Amino acid sequence: MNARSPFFWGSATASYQCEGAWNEAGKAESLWDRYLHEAHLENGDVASDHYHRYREDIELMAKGNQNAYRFSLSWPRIILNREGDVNEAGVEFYSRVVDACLEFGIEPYVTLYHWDLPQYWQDEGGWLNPAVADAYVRFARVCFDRLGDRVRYWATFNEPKWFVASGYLIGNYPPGLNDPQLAIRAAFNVMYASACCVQVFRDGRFQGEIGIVHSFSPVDGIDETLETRIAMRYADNYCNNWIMDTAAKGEIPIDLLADLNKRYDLSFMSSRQLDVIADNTVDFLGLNYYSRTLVKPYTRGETSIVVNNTGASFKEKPRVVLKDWFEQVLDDPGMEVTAWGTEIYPDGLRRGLLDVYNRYHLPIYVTENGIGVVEEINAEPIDDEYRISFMRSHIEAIKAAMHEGADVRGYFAWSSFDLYSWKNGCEKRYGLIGVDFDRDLRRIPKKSFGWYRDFIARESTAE
Ligand code: BGP
Repeated sequence: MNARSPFFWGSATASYQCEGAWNEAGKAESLWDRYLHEAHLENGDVASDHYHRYREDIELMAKGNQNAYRFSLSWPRIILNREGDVNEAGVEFYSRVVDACLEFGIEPYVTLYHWDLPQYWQDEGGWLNPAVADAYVRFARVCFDRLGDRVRYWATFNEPKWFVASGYLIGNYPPGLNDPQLAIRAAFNVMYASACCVQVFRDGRFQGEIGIVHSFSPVDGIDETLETRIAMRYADNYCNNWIMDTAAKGEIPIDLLADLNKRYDLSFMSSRQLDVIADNTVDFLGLNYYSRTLVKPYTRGETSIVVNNTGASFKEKPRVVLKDWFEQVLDDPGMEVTAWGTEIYPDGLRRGLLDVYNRYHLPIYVTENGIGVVEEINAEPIDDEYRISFMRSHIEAIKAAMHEGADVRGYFAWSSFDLYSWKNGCEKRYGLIGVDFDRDLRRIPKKSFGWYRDFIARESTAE
């Protein structure tokens, strides 16, 4: 067992969103490379150029008193083809990143999959194909073998809910499908792959802990009626429980299975796979928190999910309707929202952390939390008081939850520095450090970076 680590005060990124170098040093194409190139949309070809500037970036984190860095590994940078040949240059890159973290006193906190599936596996059906789950596990094994002597925290997947719903149900992310039957199949293959990955980690007796990162959105109802409570349960199953129950308890919620079984074919789930899921639960839960989900009972209409990908210029009215299940309330008059319509609601994090802890009794890390804003990169430091206020209120919510008994062990601001935001491009900035995308990719600290640095220093002396 590891000695208990200190509380992690860190920040997070993801490979596709920050590395750039999309075709350098043997890296294979990812499905995001293909999708954004074909659609002629802004892409992550260069992004923040972290591939070449990782050392400067990690040094800045250390200067900011951060003691952990959450980043992901690009599968197509590490594995060249369907045969599983390893790209040594890719492994060496991540090995250097891990070494730089350790040199600067930063715990590497590694996500194995943050959405950049190799295109050569998308060509074979992506997450609809069970062979992709097997290939993912072989990729994970390479990562454990090559980096496991120095990495102690692993997450199997980043946000299965988000990438499966977006890619297979809503269709606004690659592979651009909107078919509930296919979404269920992809969801199951991902959760099965996650359990297999945990099994390989345990069988290999690798050091450290393995968890999963979930896009956590605690569910509230507009009132206390029975109808609303039923809608809340549907929404909780849709938003949260199929990931957290499955990963942490080894059980897909039985009422969800019963509901789905009425309309869809679930015969592809084998009892052998369900046993693997039951036997290989995670050590911790990583929760990415941006907002809650406020719901009311379903009234009418087909399943329809329209989300804002362009900020203030978004013309369509966002809506989330899951036929027969629930409707999401996105425009309650009391809501304080960002330009992308995301509600700012720190108390959801306090209550949500307590609820998750009481349900699963596992350690929790807040693996992402932040606010996306259009910002001018014109002064040093960049004035982002709203980000300070956002972080302060959410950290207070975490502390309140811990005070009330939740076992929270870390906080990672999203994001370490400005990077590419899926479909929104680089205009939607989340970073503690600004990146001058229009000129030389220079790093320019924001006020929030200094605030976080001083906050961490005060916390460390208080410990
Ligand atoms: C999470 C993802 C991150 C990040 C963040 C902000 O769902 O894990 O990768 O992008 O959301 O989302 P967006 O960039 O779409 O605003």
